[in-house]
Amino acid sequence: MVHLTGDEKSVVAALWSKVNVDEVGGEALGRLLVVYPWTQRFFEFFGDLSSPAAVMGNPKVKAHGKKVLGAFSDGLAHLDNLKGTFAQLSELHCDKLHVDPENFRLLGNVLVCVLARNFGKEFTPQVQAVFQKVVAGVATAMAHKYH
Ligand code: HNI
Repeated sequence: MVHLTGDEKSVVAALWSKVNVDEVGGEALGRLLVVYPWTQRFFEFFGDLSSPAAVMGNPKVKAHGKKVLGAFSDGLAHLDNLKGTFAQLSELHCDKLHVDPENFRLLGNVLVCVLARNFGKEFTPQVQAVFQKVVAGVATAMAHKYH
């Protein structure tokens, strides 16, 4: 559960309204696969992941990143109920996809890096602090149904 003050929620909403969810999703998933190459194991059917350039240019990575960040983005509208919002996806990743929940934390931190890169100075320590809480909350919610 993330506890954000009203001000913190405004910080999230203000930055997120400027995020290009489709592009940032592909960049975050691509970087996850490059930085933590063992995560490629889940995406072998995506085709060419043989180099950083191949990963970042892979249309399936982009499309899937867009899907993942779309779901993440929906979660931001329900910051007070992340566990409920991600319950089905948590079950899917546990029961069907067998994704180690540690990977949700890695993806969250990669997303923070991507935001920092895209927003530069605007991504102040205060903004980072709020986003670290959010990605931690989403990762916890995504891990919630694991058993
Ligand atoms: Ni994830 C499918 C959301 C993290 C591996 N994932 C999805 C789908 C959504 C989604 C939405 C599509 C579901 C459907 O088709 O019904 N994934 C999310 C979210 C996070 C996340 C919100 C974290 C915040 N997924 C991860 C991570 C991995 C991952 C970290 C692996 C490292 N996801 C998968 C795989 C699939 C998947 C694998 C199935 C892909 C496919 O096309 O079959």
